[in-house]
Amino acid sequence: TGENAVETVQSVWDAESVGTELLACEDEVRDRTPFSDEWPELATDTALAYAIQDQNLARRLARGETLIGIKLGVTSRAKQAMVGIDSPGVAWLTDAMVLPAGDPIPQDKLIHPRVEPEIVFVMKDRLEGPGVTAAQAMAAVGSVLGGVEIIDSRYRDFRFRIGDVIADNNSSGRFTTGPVSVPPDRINLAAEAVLVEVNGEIVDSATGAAIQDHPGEALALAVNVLAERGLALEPGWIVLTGGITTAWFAPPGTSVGVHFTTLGSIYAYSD
Ligand code: 0L1
Ligand code: MG
Repeated sequence: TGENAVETVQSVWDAESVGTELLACEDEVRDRTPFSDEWPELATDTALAYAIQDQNLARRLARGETLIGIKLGVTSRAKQAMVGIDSPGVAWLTDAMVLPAGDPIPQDKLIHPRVEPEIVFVMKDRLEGPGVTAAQAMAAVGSVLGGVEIIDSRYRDFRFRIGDVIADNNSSGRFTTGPVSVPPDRINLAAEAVLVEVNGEIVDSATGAAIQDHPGEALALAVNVLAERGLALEPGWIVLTGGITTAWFAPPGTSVGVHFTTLGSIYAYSD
């Protein structure tokens, strides 16, 4: 009947098929339009989006990847303005996302990589929400490093709504951590400054205060969001606290330097 025909059109996508398509886009290095164009429910239903993200984590683990931490997304105003979304989210990091320092950005495996500076935590203790404060969160951190995240959206032109991007593991691609590791009580993270250099030109700068006034606030936010799904941060896990500045395109031939005042310099480049 006509009614059934409408029903068929509306149910083209479900959590399972969206997850499958996102991993296929990643593996085949191709982009697509956001699912929320065809499945409006996904635009704002973050519980549904996290279910898709978790299902794809299970698929990554089943194919041999190891869970090594989490990343926050959209924690700075610069990133919020870039993507038109104002609530931060969390996503998973696996060992397959590590780009060893000095290795080139793997352009053949990424769709349209962009780079952004990050403040990175390595957890010392297990940390579980809800109700965790920034001070409690920082007490569970073992060390702080600088980092560069190479994000890559599976959505054409990085156009997505909040549910699309959470389902897509918050545009995860690769990340590199820096050469300096300091205990959290030996660094003023709100004042820690970073310069972003693209092809020899300084294009951006910010301080750690751009991350929710202090990256510890972002860490607290992450564990409190994870607690809604009964999840916690484990000792040894890495936490990327979110792009401090906007993300800069890094097509073939780009050299990027991210220079922190205390946490050292990190380079990302490709031929
Ligand atoms: O594509 C994006 O920019 C969304 C992920 C945000 C990552 C971040 O803010 O660190
Ligand atoms: Mg990031």
